[in-house]
Amino acid sequence: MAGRSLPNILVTGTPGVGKSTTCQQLADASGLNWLNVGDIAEQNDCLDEFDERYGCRILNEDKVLDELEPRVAGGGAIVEYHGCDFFPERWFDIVFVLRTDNKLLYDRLAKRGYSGKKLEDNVQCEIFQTLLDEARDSYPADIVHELSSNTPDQVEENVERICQWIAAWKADRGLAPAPA
Ligand code: DAT
Repeated sequence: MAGRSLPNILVTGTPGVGKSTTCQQLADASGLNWLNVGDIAEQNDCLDEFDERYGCRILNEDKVLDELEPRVAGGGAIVEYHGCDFFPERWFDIVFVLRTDNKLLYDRLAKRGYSGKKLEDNVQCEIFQTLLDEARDSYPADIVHELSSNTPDQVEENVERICQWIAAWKADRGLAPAPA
């Protein structure tokens, strides 16, 4: 996807680490278009049968990729999902993996109503840095960045940092003056 005038950004991480919170603020601050893949899948019939083990319907990856492709083609998309290995590598200019301390994540997910195996599986997913490894296995090392998301201040700092990166990305391509 050469020739984009705005970058595409992937925000991933375990459920509860703050992807939606961060993407909402990032979309407001940057004007980029936030694509919540879970919501898009649900709204566009991209879910298959219910999985008893995980307590949710299985994502039909092919269908959701078809749905997303035209929305990322022109650049300027912030794609949010708790998985990342099935997106084409060429879609993204940068990948952020949000991370949260286990105890904080446990409390957030319990508050969300998760319990039992679902709660434990998600906290383990964070302990084993499953999403960070998935991102590192799926994208070039130099575009994958880990960001701490333990406090509201860190959400603000992360959004600011990503906005600075967007400004630098545009300046590098002569699309905007270099940031001060
Ligand atoms: P995700 O989209 O990764 O599932 P979320 O944005 O819905 O996560 O956040 C889950 C809950 O945690 C929600 O109540 C907001 C809160 N939260 C998110 N990021 C946070 C942070 N950095 N500090 C404190 N609370 C946070």
